Amino acid sequence: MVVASDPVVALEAARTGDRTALARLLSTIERGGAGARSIGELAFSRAGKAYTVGITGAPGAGKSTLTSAVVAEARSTGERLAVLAIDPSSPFTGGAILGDRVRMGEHALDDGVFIRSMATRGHLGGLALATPEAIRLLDAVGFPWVLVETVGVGQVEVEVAGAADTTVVVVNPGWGDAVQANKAGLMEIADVFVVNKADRDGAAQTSHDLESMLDLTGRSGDDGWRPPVIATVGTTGEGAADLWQAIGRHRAHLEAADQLTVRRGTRLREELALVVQQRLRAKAEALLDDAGRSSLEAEVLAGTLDPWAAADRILGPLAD
Ligand SMILES: Nc1nc2c(ncn2[C@@H]2O[C@H](COP(=O)(O)OP(=O)(O)O)[C@@H](O)[C@H]2O)c(=O)[nH]1
Ligand SMILES: [Mg+2]
Repeated sequence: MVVASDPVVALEAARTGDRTALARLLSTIERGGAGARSIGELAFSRAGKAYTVGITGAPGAGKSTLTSAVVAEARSTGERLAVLAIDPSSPFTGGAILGDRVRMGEHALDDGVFIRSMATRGHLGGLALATPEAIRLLDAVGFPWVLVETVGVGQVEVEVAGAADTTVVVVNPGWGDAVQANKAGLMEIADVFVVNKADRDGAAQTSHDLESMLDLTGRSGDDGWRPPVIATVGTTGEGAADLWQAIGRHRAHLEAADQLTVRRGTRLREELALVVQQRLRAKAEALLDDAGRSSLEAEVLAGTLDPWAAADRILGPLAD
């Protein structure tokens, strides 16, 4: 084990299999700030080979259980994978982290699998910016597959889930679930649908509902890809092989149609825009703090300066 604060040394250690070094690097990315920056820069220059799979859906849909089953399936064909479980819950409770550790525990001793829960404490831009950086790190240290589990509720989470090469949307039997998924915007981002908990009543009906919704929502396959609907039982691993194959088919489709490069380009453009927006927002907050101290704010409150004129003075050269 290498104890190194030098990111180059730590990255090299992680690349040669030092898991403690990798875990530390991820923690630094999670915290954000200058430490995250230097790792992010290094990782960016070394990344670009990994294929990313997003697995999303409502809490309790069985994402972690299913991810574990998919990992087992992929391992049986010799693939090496990293799993990033994004934890939107409070960074202080760690409840979801424990849950995922328990569910993915069967892979704990497997050198070909690295599993990590990630909260996004202090990182500027939170989840949306910390996740691609963490993915690039796992890519840079040599994992050819990165699976990302996210909760598919809330706009940011759905965006993060959709920022994968292949996005798998997990629902459960019951009409409500398919409708919920549609409302949450998951219909548009799904490349593969999974009806997990297919051991329960109504799985066939839910698959049928999803197919009907695909017919109605412009995802009917005109672009050469119609999201398949796959039934799984996460707890037994039933259907996990089908799912892994569907992911492979989608990958082959993207690569054959040269859409993978396009997709990744779109994602990088979005990330760049978000970084600029987040940094401007942080800058704006700092300027507003200064304005408060410099009594510009007080002038507005006293009615002697209108908000737009005050904003001009606060923004200075940024105002134009
Ligand atoms: N009956 C049944 N239960 C499942 C299945 N998959 C997962 N579960 C259970 O559903 C619960 C939530 O699973 P989990 O993987 O933590 O869901 P997540 O929040 O989406 O990650 C757990 O108690 C699992 O054992 C399944 O296919 N059938
Ligand atoms: Mg989970």
